[in-house]
Amino acid sequence: MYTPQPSDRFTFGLWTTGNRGRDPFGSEVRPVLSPVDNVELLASIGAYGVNFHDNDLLPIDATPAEREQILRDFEAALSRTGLKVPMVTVNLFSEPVFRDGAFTSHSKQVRQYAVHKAMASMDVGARLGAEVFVLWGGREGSEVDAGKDPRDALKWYREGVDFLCEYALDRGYKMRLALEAKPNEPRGDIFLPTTGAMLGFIATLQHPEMVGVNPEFAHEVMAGLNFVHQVAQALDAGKLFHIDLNDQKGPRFDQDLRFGAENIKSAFFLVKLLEDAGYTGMRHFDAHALRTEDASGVRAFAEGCMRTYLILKEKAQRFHKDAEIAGILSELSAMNEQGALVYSTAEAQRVASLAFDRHAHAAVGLGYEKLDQLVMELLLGVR
Ligand code: GCO
Ligand code: MN
Ligand code: MN
Repeated sequence: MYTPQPSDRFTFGLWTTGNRGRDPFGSEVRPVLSPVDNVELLASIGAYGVNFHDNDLLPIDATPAEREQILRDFEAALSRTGLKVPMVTVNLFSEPVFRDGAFTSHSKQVRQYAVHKAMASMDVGARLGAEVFVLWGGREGSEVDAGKDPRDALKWYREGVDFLCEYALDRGYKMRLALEAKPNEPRGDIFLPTTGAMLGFIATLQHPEMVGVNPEFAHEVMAGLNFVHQVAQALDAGKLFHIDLNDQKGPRFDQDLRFGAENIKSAFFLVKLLEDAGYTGMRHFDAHALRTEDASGVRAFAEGCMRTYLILKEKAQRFHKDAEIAGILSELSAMNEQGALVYSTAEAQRVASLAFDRHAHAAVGLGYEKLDQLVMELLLGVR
């Protein structure tokens, strides 16, 4: 029942199961996992697809002939296993040339190179059937506000994204862009630090209809926000094109923990939200095994992400079937019996002359303590 199937739409990045455990204080602890072996691993545990940054697959200095060979080997592994490539992304953060940003660099030449690199990555994605292109602006930020007017940064950022939308249209790619927010790390402050900020920015683009968001659990927790609410806003705006699932202990460095490892209740309400909303996109895990782990720990990590999602999905079904929970929820929805507030002059006159007993209405409790305890007991397995 908790065994993942391709129809569950679980995906991983090459950089997630291929993560070698390097951190700012220590070197790699696990051997290289080749893209082809990574594909075999993901297929063997029931994933639907694999995503990658351009340079996770194609080394930056590969010759055209080498690129072609790597791509053919990768395509062969995909057709052998049936794994899909639903999303590709681009690394605009590792190379020293991007040390003060890619799309937001002062230098037009650097900005152009960033666009060039993204276009090449979109070409690869289109060849492999990817329908989403994620942009995470890891270096698009600052430590020193004297160095750059943030309005210039936003203007350049917009130019880059607009350029890529036009490119996709020009080439006839069926590809939508998904912008990923993060508040900090590796920069002191990253521009457009939250999903809400990204949604505001998207409205200023030339092709807002082609651009959505890729919210990440850990990133919003780092910003001290409620991830479920951020995702709900993205869904409400019709902009949830992709999602990065993982976990995080509070507002610290990005920990990329196994999905559900830390904040079970938020993970539950997130899964419930996605399932209730009928979200049809990928359930992508942007996380990695702890540095303590070897290859079997990597497998346990990846299986754990999917298994926890499926367990929480089943808990969400139980939530809907639970008579006591339903009783409290129906009392809450009864409060909404008069329906939507819709303006008309007559309605405004009626509202203006309302006689409302605010004390009587304020005296009634909501029952949230009981409701929350029932959810807790459901999650703890005693209901
Ligand atoms: C991070 C980010 C990245 C992006 C990835 C996709 O904190 O490093 O989450 O993992 O998701 O670069 O573009
Ligand atoms: Mn992250
Ligand atoms: Mn991410």
